[in-house]
Amino acid sequence: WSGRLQIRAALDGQVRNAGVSRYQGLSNQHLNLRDSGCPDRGLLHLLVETSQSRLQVAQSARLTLSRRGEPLHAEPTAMAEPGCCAALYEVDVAEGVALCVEKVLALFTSRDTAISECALESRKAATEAPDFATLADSHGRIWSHLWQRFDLQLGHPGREPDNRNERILHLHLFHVLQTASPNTMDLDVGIPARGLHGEAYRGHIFWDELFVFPMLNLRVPEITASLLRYRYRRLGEARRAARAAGFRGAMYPWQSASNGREESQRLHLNPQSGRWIEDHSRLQRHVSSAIAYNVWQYYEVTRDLEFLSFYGAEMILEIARFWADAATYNEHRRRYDILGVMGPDEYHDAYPEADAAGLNNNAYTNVLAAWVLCRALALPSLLPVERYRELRQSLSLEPEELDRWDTISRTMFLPFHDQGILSQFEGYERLSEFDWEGYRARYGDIQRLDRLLEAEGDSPNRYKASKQADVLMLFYLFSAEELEELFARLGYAFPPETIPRNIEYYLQRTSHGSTLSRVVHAWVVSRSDRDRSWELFTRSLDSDVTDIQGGTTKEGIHMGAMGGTLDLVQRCYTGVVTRGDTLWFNPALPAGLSRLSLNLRYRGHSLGVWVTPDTLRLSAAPGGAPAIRLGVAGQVHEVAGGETREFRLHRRRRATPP
Ligand code: IFM
Repeated sequence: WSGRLQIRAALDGQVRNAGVSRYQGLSNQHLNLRDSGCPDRGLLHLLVETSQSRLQVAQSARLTLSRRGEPLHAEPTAMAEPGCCAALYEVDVAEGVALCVEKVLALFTSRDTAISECALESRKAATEAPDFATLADSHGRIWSHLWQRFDLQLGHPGREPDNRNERILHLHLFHVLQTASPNTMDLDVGIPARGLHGEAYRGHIFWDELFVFPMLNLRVPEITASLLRYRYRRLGEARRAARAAGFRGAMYPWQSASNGREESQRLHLNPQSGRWIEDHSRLQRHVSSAIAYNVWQYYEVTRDLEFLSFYGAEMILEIARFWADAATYNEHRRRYDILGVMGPDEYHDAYPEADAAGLNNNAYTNVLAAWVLCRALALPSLLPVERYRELRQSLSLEPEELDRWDTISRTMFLPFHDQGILSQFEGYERLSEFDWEGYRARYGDIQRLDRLLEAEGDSPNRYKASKQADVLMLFYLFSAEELEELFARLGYAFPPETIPRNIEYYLQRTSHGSTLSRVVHAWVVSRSDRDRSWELFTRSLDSDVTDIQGGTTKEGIHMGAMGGTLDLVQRCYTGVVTRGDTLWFNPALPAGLSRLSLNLRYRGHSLGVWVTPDTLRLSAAPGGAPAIRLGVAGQVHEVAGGETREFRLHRRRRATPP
């Protein structure tokens, strides 16, 4: 075709958040137009401001036209459109002769660092930017650098080159890195539950980083440090929340956004019944412990004492103080209780027939609280004396308070039933068994049992039915040895043999209504039932690519499941544990894997890891960092840069990592 072609180029300042149909009735326009220029010295400009927080976002776009590599001059006409700046180009085109239209855009916000004013910076950048080919080239180079650091490769027995799982993991990696990467290190950002890819939960931040940080820790730990500083900056707000609830210390919010205050909804819609339901999820106080756990994990991997001194320790101390204040002494059992909370399982928020929300002595919450207190008590032996003194003085920490922490860390109450089953919360054993078969037969997909039951006028609070791992989170976060130590300190016998019984018990009573659930279950059965682990892992891989929750992926990807599946390959199936200045390996490939390889970063070393069912090969790239300690089958080996070690693996493996 030959003729006159019109090209309309625009910058749209009227973008609405309309991606989640459930939110259609809520306010969805958050931008006010401040300035637009159409076109000015070859550029389109748009400056908008967010309506409440008044952040400015500036965009400038440069449009160039060319034919056969020669620039084509066309004078654009400005188009007046509300909230938008647009330009119309008219060009004569001839059949068979390609017209190349290139739009290069620069975006700055008023929160960017090292800028003067964001509109000015965006104009400058769009004017000076090289052409598309050069930009694409540098973009590709940066991705290839990221890929070298983060890549992992899988082999499948007898099915090579079927690499579907590997491709999905690569997709997960891509999404994780879109959200957190060296590009975000200087920004004040955290890990939103749905990444930056959809509008569900309105970008809020929950505890999901717990599933993403471990993978980042062993690849580019600087990213985790910057994400933890995001939490540190919101410590003041967490202190305020604790104070408002009548406690000392820091109580981090279940859902938060820009300034770190609690943003959890008070009502949520059950699309199944069309009813608005009271939402008590803010009672998931365990989120604070997850932050302390993340600080500790980062420290274990990096030994970054400066970070611990200046940021991490204060968070741990304040969270410990909160738990010690929230715990109440129970005269009758002579132990401490934590009352009126919710665990990670969101199906249970109250006792059946109770007027008030909240459950008592959620086992996961209580164990984590005791663990945080232990970590806080260990800080004096780690921090430089003067830094600990500064912290003690600025937080007014008195010896009596520390004594109380010690006591609580030894006498926190844990509920049990059925000889050795750790109860999800006190009174769990009195709930009714749920008719899993009947409901599956009636509804097919019962992942969102809470919605089905509410629509029937019933409630999951009445049943031994969980949405996601709760007690089992303990076996996900801690090794059997760590748990044994913790339980012994608390004065409870919890021999490792009881772990498989607990796993089986709760696995049978879980609907996996959260995409986080299968990640945790795949992990906890990885040593005892390799087929099941593989099945749960591959189902987790499907979370977003096949949208297993039937419509949630279009509202945003599930960041925790994506990070968690990557971490299953990285740490669980390799048996990687960072403890006692040693990086331990105890590989146990699941049924569906014949080989895996990945690169880890540990204490200044880049470490190539290759695993087959019989062999583990570890290769430290040349570099100047001091030798590291690598542990395999109970033996510790000093390895320096440039060295490779190979180990024969015995097919019958120990039940737990060393
Ligand atoms: O944080 C999770 C929670 O555990 C289950 N519901 C969704 C939240 C956000 O991903």
